[in-house]
Amino acid sequence: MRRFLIALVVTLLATGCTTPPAEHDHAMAAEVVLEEQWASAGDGEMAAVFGTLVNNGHHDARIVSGSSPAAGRVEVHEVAGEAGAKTMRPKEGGIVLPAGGSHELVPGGDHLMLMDLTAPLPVGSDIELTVQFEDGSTLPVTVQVRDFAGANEEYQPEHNGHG
Ligand SMILES: [Cu+2]
Repeated sequence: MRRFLIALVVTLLATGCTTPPAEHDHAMAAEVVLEEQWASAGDGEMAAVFGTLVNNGHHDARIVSGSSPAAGRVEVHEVAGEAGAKTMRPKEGGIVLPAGGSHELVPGGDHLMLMDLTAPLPVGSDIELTVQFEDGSTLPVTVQVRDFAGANEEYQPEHNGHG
């Protein structure tokens, strides 16, 4: 009888251990989703990625970079300047998603930029994008390319004040 009880307890413990301790997973990417994402068809050299970033976690998350087989590199961009003379440039410090908050990636605002496209992006095609967080964790997303004329911001690679 005692041997049976021990076996039963061991079985219950083993079953209980199959539930992962979610509260111990603090990887930034694990708590963030990109919703309604899409990419501009662009001019064949660059394409912007838009959507809504949602942080469902209890910690701030910071997006610092990204990568994609469709691009030579991926940058986090912001748009600055007056209407008619807008400039997009790398966003210093990346994008911070407050705990429980969200951040819109929109034309004329923050976005992820696919740089040095390996090939033109046909409208309707899907591209794979990996979003890179400050802690090294990554969020893979699939982004559909849509026809979009663009806000025509000039690209300013460096922070050299306001031109
Ligand atoms: Cu850009």
